[in-house]
Amino acid sequence: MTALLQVGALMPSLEQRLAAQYDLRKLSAGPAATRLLGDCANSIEAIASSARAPVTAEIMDALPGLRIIANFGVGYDNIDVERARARGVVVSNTPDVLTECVADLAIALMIDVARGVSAGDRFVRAGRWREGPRPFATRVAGRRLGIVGLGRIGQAAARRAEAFALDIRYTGRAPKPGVPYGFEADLQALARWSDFLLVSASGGENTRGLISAAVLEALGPKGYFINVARGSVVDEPALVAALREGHIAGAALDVFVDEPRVPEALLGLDNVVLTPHIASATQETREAMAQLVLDNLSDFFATGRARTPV
Ligand code: 8YV
Repeated sequence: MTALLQVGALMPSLEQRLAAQYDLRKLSAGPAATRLLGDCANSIEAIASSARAPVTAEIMDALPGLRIIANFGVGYDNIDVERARARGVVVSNTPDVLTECVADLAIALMIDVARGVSAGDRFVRAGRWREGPRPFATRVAGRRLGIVGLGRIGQAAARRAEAFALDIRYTGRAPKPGVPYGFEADLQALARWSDFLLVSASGGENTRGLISAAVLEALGPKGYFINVARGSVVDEPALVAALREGHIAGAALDVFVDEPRVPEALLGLDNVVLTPHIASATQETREAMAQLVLDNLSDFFATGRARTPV
């Protein structure tokens, strides 16, 4: 049986299926735990990981026989991919199967923060409706949506936004051939143009702090910020300050820098929608992601090629 190391928590049904097919070992207490693996470290050929658990160079280097890292998630900023490449270790992720669900949540968050769905729910539950109506919200239909990172998820969000007659522009490393939306090379210019600025770019060093104080300033006091990517893409203290000081109108956030910790200052703000990193968390999508992790591993061990390598 091939030895596989699980790094961090995985959904229980995936863990069970991995345990049935592999000699499953677990590493749940950080890199120092690799030492506890002792002799069995030499036999491990695969890692299964998820966005929540770092797969560092230190972990990889403790596993001389490592051949593949199968990540549960489309994002793989938790993995030191450069080190994996240098070692000849294949890395796979779970693209496509989660695209539609993540895009659904992006649109849900945009409408929620603009129309005050969650805030209205709090208002009703608190018995405040009897004291009078809530202030008017902000119209969504026909407004301007700027998308930062028009990959699969960004494009799926854009397709949905077209149904709301939103005017769509985007930024990224380069214009995408064949898409019907305008490209704006300059992020600040895109933010200035946008009523809603949605981030669907990958995490990692290339995008760290991309949404800076200056970008939020450009989005302006009538602009809303939506993030379904990674907390690291935004300068979080700058975002908190922009919200507190009214430099932007509101934010809807599914991701944070230090999950599951959310900046205390956000909890009391009524113009902020907060969800616990649930964009891909539907039964259907999580099962499809788990299956793709298993398929990547079995394809790799049968043919030498993962199904969806990064
Ligand atoms: C996580 C995600 O993988 O796919 C991604 O990149 O962020 C999510 O789907 C999921 O929360 C597991 O940690």
